[in-house]
Amino acid sequence: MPKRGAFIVVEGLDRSGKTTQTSRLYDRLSQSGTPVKLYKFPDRTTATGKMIDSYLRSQSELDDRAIHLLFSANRWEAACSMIKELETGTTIICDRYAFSGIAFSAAKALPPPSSSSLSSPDTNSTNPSKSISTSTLSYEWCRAPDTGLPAPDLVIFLDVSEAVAQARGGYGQERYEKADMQRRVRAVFQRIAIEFPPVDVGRRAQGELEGGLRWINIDAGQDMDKVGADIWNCVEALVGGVGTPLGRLW
Ligand code: T5A
Ligand code: NA
Repeated sequence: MPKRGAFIVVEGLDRSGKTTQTSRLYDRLSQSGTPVKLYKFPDRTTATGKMIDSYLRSQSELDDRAIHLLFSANRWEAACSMIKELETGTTIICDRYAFSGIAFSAAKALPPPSSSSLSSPDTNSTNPSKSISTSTLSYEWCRAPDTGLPAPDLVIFLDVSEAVAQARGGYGQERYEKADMQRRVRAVFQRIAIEFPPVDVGRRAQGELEGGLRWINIDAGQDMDKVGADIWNCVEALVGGVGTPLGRLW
């Protein structure tokens, strides 16, 4: 049976270098002759993507649950093509995926991180319904809509400190690009990571990576080339394709 393409997701906090590294990885795989496609979520070009874009730029307000479901729908719109591409041998690299979906929505309902003197989650809200609506954004609720999406073989989490993100020009102007929100998001990503078996950067045997979703943290505070080398170290074993069937979340 011919091998299917590998499915590699790059996740991380804002300014961790996801877009930089996914495009470098795409170039490297293309140059090596691997059929490869790059996805980025949210895909702001589709109908759902336009609503998401408007929300992120604070040009519209939506209930927390409505925006959560739109982010998930934005992935479901692409799922059928992704599955076809993977099954016909194309490797997919994805800049954010369902893990961001959980992390950013569940973060809204978290209490303020104890290590700082942050304001309460609802203080800065411009959504009048938010103070009563966040209580249902549980981790489990946030996870549910993505159930059944194609599961990546590998999630590469680019880990970057607040100080490093700040040194990269700070967070931008979009809705979630604020230090207190980013701290909450980090906490949810840590919660997600413990669900999956970790991989050591140095362990590249293919059998090691096949047979279920693996999670790897990479120090994204290093220079771009070093981060790229660490990523390649993990991905290289998957370059020839994957022999096990494509999994589904979760
Ligand atoms: N979201 C997303 C949800 O709430 N739910 C969901 O389901 C999903 C999918 C938009 C928002 O949507 C939320 C999360 C987000 O808040 P986005 O469009 O992916 O998500 O956000 P972007 O603004 O495009 O991306 P980020 O701000 O997160 O940046 P990246 O892609 O992590 O970083 P990148 O590569 O653009 O680099 C940032 C800067 O740092 C430099 C780069 O040159 C650039 O200037 N840089 C480095 N500098 C030094 N050393 C390095 N190693 C560097 N790597 C990059
Ligand atoms: Na961003």
